[in-house]
Amino acid sequence: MCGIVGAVAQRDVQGILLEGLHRLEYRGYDSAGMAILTPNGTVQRQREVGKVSALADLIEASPIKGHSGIAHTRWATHGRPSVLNAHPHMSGDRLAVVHNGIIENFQPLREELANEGYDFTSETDTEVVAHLIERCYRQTGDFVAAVKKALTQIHGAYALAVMHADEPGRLVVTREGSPLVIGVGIGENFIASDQLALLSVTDRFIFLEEGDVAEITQDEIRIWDRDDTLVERPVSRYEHGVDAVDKGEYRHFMLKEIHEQPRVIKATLEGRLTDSRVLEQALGTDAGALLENVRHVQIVACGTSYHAGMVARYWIEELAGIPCSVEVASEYRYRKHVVQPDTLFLTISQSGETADTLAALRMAKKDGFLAALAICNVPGSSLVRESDLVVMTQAGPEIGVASTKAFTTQLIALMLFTVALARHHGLPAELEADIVRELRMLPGKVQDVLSLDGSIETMARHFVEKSHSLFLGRGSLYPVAMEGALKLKEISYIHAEAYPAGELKHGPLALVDSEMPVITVAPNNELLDKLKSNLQEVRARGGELFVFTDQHASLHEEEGVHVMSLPEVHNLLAPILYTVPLQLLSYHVAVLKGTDVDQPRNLAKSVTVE
Ligand code: HGA
Repeated sequence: MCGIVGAVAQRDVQGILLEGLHRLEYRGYDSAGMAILTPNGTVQRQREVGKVSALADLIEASPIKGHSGIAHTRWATHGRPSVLNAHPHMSGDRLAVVHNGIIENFQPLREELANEGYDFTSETDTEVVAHLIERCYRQTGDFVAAVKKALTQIHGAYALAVMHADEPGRLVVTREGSPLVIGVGIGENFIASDQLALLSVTDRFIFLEEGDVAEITQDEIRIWDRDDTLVERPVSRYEHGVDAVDKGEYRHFMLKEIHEQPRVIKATLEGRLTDSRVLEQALGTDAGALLENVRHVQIVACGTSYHAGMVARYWIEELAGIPCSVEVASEYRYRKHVVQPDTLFLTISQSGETADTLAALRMAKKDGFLAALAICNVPGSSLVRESDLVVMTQAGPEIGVASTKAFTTQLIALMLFTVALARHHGLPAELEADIVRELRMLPGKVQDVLSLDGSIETMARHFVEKSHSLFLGRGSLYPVAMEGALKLKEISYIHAEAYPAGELKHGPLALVDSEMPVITVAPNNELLDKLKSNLQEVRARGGELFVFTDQHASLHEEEGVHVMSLPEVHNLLAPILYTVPLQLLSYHVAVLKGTDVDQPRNLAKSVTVE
């Protein structure tokens, strides 16, 4: 979603802000802008619709000099993408604000402020915040106090950064429901909605807590918590290395991230396995006592993470014999639900800032769950900080909007969790040892699948002219089919649906003809014979089949049937391995169709608004 960058420095900040915006591009946005306080005390603003490079062209034509500034990439929620709606928004010509999130009560505030004579030039909710802070500034004469006072009047989710021409060298920032980090420099400090934006200037970060307000100058960072107490927040170092945000030899971040999977799967396993066991301390020092008491698991997540949760349900019920429910967060959070005693609440999110998942977690904390466990890729994120137990994935920064390595490492983390849980509920030691052995072999097998890239690219050519597609799977491979369909629709814009293969004859078979490619994931497991019958049903209607299978499944290439053989893998781990060719297939279809692979239209990376 949209991004914020800000800087207060001894040097000119324009380049820092622009670089920060470029680094936030992966999040998805529709317009960009920046405001800088110039040495003669005026706020200069530039805004443009479209890519950051368009803003950069504007700025190159008329550069803005100055030592403090704020910048923004917008993903419109209130008002269409346009120059007038792009941030920063201003009150008069002295105060500028950038905002991520939504101000829910903006309408009455807008009417009130307009009646008082404040001039509105945009359709956004954000402009209300600018005028509100300016009004409070006039009342209090104190910049920080003005922001704090304005916050008491707004409801919603936000990260805000504010600058004022009368307060040179000062930014005031706050967060409530949207992420914001402070980058700590030497004689200069920064703010951003994501650490990645600031990696060219610092590797030291302070994560603001919900409700914090901070004042940033070149030499000082002062933070007040929700109760207005001055607090110290820890400074942490970014550990992934800067190259993680570079495409390197790859044409797209998505392809790079697909190819990183052997390494990041290995990293996610590292330090968490003995020869034959999963170390449950990986979940936290007190995890054992808690897992012993778990009687139900409720998983809540969105998008790709939801698919990971769907896979985990098969694992948890099979290995731990514990009932497990999975639900998308945007549904879960808005309905009444019955919490069974001793239920573990499990959330999954790449960014740890997914608005709906976070809201569901906060709601769950009041609902009498046994504890909350998060599977997450971003240390210090809200989800991590607010959960009792955490299993971090080690995917490193994921830049492509379509999630790839985050998904497979989520599955690894979920398998580690499942085994740790199941051990307290009767998992035989031999089966645990088998799983551990297979997990160790998995990075090598994923590497083997990656070597099929060329053949998958050839296969992708069959899809370029198609408008629809159907993905089929059974058992724990059904969520893999769902994830495959999601990847294809996200980046190639081909309509893709996933069905459990057994449902075919209950409706979707009506869609099957020669124009409907049918993709299926069919490892040699106990459901294979059933699946083969479903595939016959497709062939009988002239549907073209694309089958990912293994050599023991006896599925052979023939007219209208394309077969790709993957390495043999333990049934339990098949969902992880069989995800990889579907990622590559979507990637190649999108490249052949010429879409924007890393930043598909209308989508954003970490979905920090509802
Ligand atoms: N509501 C503001 C900011 C939108 C946002 O945070 N998007 O991710 C607007 O529409 O400008």
